[in-house]
Amino acid sequence: MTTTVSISPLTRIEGHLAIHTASESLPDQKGVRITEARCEGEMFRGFETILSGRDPLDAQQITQRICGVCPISHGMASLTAQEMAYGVTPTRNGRLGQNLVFAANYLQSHILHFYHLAALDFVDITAVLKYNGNDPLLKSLRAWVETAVAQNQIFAGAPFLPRYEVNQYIASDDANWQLIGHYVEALNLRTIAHEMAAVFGAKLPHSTALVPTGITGRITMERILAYKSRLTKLTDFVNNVYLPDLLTAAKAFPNYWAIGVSYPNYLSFGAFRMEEATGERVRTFIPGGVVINGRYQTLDTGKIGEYVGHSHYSSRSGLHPFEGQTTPDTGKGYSWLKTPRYDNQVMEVGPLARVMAAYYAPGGEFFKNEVDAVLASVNLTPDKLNSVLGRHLARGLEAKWIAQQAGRWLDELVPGEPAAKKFAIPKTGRGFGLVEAPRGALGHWLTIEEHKIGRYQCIVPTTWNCSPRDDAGRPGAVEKALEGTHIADPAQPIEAGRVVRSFDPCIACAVH
Ligand code: NFE
Repeated sequence: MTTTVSISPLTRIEGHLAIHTASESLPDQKGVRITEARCEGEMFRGFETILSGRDPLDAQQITQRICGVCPISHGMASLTAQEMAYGVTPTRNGRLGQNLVFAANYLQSHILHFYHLAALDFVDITAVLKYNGNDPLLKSLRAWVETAVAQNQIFAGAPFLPRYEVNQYIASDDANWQLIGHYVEALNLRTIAHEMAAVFGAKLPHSTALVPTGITGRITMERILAYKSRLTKLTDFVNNVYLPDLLTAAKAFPNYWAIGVSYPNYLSFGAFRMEEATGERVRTFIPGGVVINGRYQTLDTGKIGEYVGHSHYSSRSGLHPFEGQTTPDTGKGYSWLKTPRYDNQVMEVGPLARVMAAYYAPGGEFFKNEVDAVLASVNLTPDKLNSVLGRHLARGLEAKWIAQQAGRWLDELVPGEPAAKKFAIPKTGRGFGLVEAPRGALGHWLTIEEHKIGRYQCIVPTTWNCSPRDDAGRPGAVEKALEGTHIADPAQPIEAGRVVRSFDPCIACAVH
């Protein structure tokens, strides 16, 4: 028998996503198994349309408003597209300053995802009601939940309750208390990450300091030290709290190394510029590339196309982003996301894709050694990273690498040297900016006509991952990862939530 299991809306992600599945019943009332899944992005925004006809310099400000979680990624994609269109490159201080703002936003986003979005799929938050120790944070949290529940408020205990009441959370009170304490501590660490980004980015979430060729403001020793003191706290948290907590969750749910398996296809544009240049061949700290079935290829952006066969758009299907169109049409499709494909293949993007590309890339030995070491500690081979736990582990590992590298970029800054250059907006031009946002490969493509923006197209990480079916009927990466998932209780499909959240979707970005 076929059952429909739906999660609508799927909470603890960014934006509005509905998951609808067809599932087959399993014998002996052992629940259901998902046979087919649909990701539905439920809103239209229209940033690409808004940008047409505006001053190109507005783009890195306007596109940052696509999202409050990853604004720096959009600012960086926009300003690097402009650098290409204007024929300019950053100063050394400018590139380093941009990397430092971006690194801080990455750390904020990864800590947010693990503790505040995904962890409550694994941690028993109600264990706080049994807390009998002396930690002031946990005591005050217990008092707060108790009061809310006693007063029988609507949504008592929100944002923690209601939740799926299943017998599938971490059993140990001590482990739950520790993770709940870190949940609260992580809120402070995110504040520190935002302060750190604001040191060179002027403000967060939407930085006013990002410009083509660098950042506004001076590089001073005072700023370097202000960033460094905060980075020390974040590095300590990532290495001594976040990564050990990830492994605690992984040990408690070992079956999630085999759940949430998607296509073995990964795309990464490469993260953080290591030279003063733009384009698809720029050397990056985390090397990019394409991995299909374990085989590495260099990136060719000419192979990217956006399809709309199952999307609410009547634009032409399969267009390269330089030719892209955004023509809404509610009469067709099942999602407001378009369907990006690389060489007509479905690709996963994000931390796992970055780790896989770096693992197989020429020059990626540091990353390969790091990944092999952690996999050896849990007795697994790299193919097991294509899973719920693999995506979480990849995110944690790169948080460690980025925190470490940010310290080196700080040391390379030269106080007093320029952090940006003069440039002029040409009458006509075109350019694209490729970055790795925390959630994956992000590209902005723009043309300039009469000194104004002609076309503007964004292809965004979650658009790759949560895309609907393509014109050939192949499910998107998240849709594929859901297939085969066993749901013990169709009324409380926590297992499907864990699969989708491992991708850290942001539908606000995806529909832009
Ligand atoms: Ni709105 Fe974003 C990131 C981008 S995801 S969070 O990371 O770009 O699609």
